[in-house]
Amino acid sequence: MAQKIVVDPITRIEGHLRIEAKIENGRIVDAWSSSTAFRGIETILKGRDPRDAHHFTQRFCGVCTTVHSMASIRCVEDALKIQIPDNARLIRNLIMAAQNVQDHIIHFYHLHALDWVDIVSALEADPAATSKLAQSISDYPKSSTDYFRGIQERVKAFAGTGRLGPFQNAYWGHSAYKLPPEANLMAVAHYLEALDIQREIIKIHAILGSKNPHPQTFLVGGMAIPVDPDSQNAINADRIAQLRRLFRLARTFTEQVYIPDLLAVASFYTDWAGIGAGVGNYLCFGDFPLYEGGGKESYYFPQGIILGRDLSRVLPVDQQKITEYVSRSWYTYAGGDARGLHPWQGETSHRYTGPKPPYEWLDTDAKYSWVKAPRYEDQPMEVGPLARILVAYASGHQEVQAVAHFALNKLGVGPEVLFSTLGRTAARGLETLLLAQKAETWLDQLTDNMGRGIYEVHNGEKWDPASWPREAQGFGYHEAPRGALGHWIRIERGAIANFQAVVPSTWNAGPRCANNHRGPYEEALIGTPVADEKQPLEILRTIHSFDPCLACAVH
Ligand code: NFC
Repeated sequence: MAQKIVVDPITRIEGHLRIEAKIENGRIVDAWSSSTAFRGIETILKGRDPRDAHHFTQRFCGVCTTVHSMASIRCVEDALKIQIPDNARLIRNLIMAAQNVQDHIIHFYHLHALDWVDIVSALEADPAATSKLAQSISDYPKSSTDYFRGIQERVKAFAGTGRLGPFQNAYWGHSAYKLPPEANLMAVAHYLEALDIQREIIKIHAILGSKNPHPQTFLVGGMAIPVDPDSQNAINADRIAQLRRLFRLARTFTEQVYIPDLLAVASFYTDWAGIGAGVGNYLCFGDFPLYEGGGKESYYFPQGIILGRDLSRVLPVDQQKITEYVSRSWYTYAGGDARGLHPWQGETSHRYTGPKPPYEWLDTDAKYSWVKAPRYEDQPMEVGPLARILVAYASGHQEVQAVAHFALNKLGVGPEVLFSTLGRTAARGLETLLLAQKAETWLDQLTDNMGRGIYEVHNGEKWDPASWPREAQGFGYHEAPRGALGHWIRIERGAIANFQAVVPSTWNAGPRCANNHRGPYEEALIGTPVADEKQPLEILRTIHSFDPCLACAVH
């Protein structure tokens, strides 16, 4: 008999995500994804100076703040046809790489690991056997019996206080947890270690962006951070050495801890390579330009679309084909809800007067979310690390293919397993490795420019609004940690006439559209087994594999 269950809230970070699922014979047969908090930040951008847009859009989120600066600045630069200097390209790449690497480490250890790792079981582990296990998979120096015994004692003392904080109300002891106690203890140790490491890595933003969250050095036309040795607070040799140390730390941790842990944990959960496939369409705007003035052909992560899980074809992206539907979202378009709107014509309205929260159950036959439903040529698209790895892999990207083959060979599986919950989690780790390695080359290039006396960080040519056309529109992109991010601006007489964002978690968490196609979260849950409806751990696994951020999704 069919039964409906609800998981609310489901996120471990900000935003309000609610999942309702219909279960029949122990499997999910239908699902609905909803965000229950309105934001409306796009509406407060209207009438403002386009050069200020990024200060507001950063506040879409408290986690991926800087990514919205990037997309906002790029859409203004696109509208006004501004080229940025090479140093600005490199500093932006470095800031964005640090964001992705830190965010992914936090996701793996702090937002997702506990879906696979049973902390309670770690208390029973033998520290000596844990040490042996850790040394068999990595050269990471912190691996002695004493180290793991110390961690176990810390966790025992913490559990003894009875105040479990983030570990409260979890499904410890659930039959779907498969790791032996020693693997659980190793993962718990690295959970704690990663808390320190992520704090270190993000100091890169303090150096290049003045602060985090909400770095402050982005500027239309480049960056507001001097590299000229005559400037006060310039990036100098000391700062470069500090950046080098922090990027090296990120790389070492990823190579010696994150990737070995990912592969070790994945080897116990290969059944999850057959669960959570989702819509099977993947979209990437691409990012990280590798040379000055380069367009999409210069991106380290290439642009492209994969449809229907067909890795033999990578299709081009045309942002004009993107629309957002509100037929099942708590908004109403002036022209009616049957059509999706391209973001240049997009609306974030308060016109809808029908039922909204609070409710006992969502009205899933009507409108049921504050997230809009983005579509590409009317198709739902998954965005994120898996989309990036698949598009790059299918485009023949050699470094991506090398890391993907390394991981797949270790697990003894083929690339088809990537279309899954496990594939999503693995792809995130692989791109962390690639970015942590690549960032050092961008730092080398920046140092090289400085050594040759190239200090320009900002193109001031179009700074004066008097030099702007009367009307202009632009599109700004970025590959944020959770996927393809787009901002669209229309400028009229020097002010913002309309501003719309289609955010990674909007693509992934969105509800159905007018054509009744499910969104990616919803589709990924279909077929998922649920062993115990009162403890739906399996729903957490698939939804968390997307790394949801609903503050962003609604914005
Ligand atoms: Ni918030 Fe963001 C969401 C990211 O999807 N990455 O572009 C925004 O958040 O974490």
